[in-house]
Amino acid sequence: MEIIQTVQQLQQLQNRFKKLNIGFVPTMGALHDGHISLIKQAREQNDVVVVSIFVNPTQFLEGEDLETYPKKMEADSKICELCNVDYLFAPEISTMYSGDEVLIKAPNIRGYTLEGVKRPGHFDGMLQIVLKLLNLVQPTNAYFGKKDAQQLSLIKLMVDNFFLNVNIVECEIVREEDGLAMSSRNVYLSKDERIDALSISKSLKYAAKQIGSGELDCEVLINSMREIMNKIDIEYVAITNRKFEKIEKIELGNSMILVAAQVGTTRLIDNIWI
Ligand code: PAJ
Repeated sequence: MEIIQTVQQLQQLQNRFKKLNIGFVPTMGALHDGHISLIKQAREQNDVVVVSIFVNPTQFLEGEDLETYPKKMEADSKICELCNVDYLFAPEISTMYSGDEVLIKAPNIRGYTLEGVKRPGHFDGMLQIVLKLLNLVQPTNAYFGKKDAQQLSLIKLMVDNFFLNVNIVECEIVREEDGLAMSSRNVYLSKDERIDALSISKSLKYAAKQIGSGELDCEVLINSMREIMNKIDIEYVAITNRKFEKIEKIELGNSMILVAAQVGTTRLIDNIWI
C-alpha cells in the first residue's frame, strides 16, 4: 500500500489506471467495522482501491468535536493494509482548501431538515469535500454507508445535478453484536451511556416489527419509539420517504425511520430503510 499526501501524486494515478476500475472509500478515519465493510466491498468490485482519511473541517460546526475527533492514523493505515487497499490518501488541510473558495450549497429539503436543523451548513461542507475528492480520485465506484442516510442521498443528488461520472454504491449499516450502529463517535460513550444508547437501535427494531405486523401509522410508530428511548435526549424521530419528505403512512419500499439523539455529550444517529 502506498500512502499519498499530495494532489499531484493522486493525479498521476489516473494516467496509470486509465482502463481499470477504481473503487473509492472516503472516510474521516478512526476506522471501524462499518468502514471496513465499505473497503471490502470496494476491494471485491474494483481493480484498484483508494481510501481517503481526512477530518474535513468545513463540515464541523462551531462547538462541535473537530479538535477532539478521534485520530488513529497508524492503526488506520494498518487496517487499510490488511484490507489490501492500494492507495491511502491522507492530505493536509492546506492541500484540500485554499481559503476563499467557490462553495457548494446543499438543497433546502434534504440539506436543511433533520440533520440539517441541528447542524446547519454541515452538509454544505460535506458536499464541498466529497466533490473535491471525487474529482481528484475520479473513481468508477464510490462507497457510502446508509448509516448517514441524508449524506448518502445528498451525494447521489449532487452526482445527478452536476453530471458527475461515478457510480455511488449504497452500503448496509454495520452494527455491534448488541445492535448499536458502529460509529467513530461511540468511543466517547461511558459504560452506562452505551447501555442507554442501545435504546436507539431497539426502538428501530421494534418499529420494524410493528410494521411487519401491519402497523403503518407513523404517529403510532413514533410514539412507541419515543417510549423505548425515554432515557435519552431525543433530537428527532422522523419517518420520511426516500426524498426525506415526512410521511403519515409507511410506504413499503420507500420509507425510512431516522433517529438522532444525544446520549450524555455524544450525538448519535441511526436509521432503518423500510
Ligand atoms: P465517516 O464518518 O468516517 O464515514 C465514512 C463512511 O463510512 C460513510 O460513507 C459512512 O456512512 C460509512 N459508515 C460509518 N459508519 C458506518 C456503519 N456503521 N455501517 C456502514 N457504513 C458506515 O461520513 C463521513 O466520514 C464524511 O462525512 C465523509 C463522507 C468522509 C466526508 O468528509
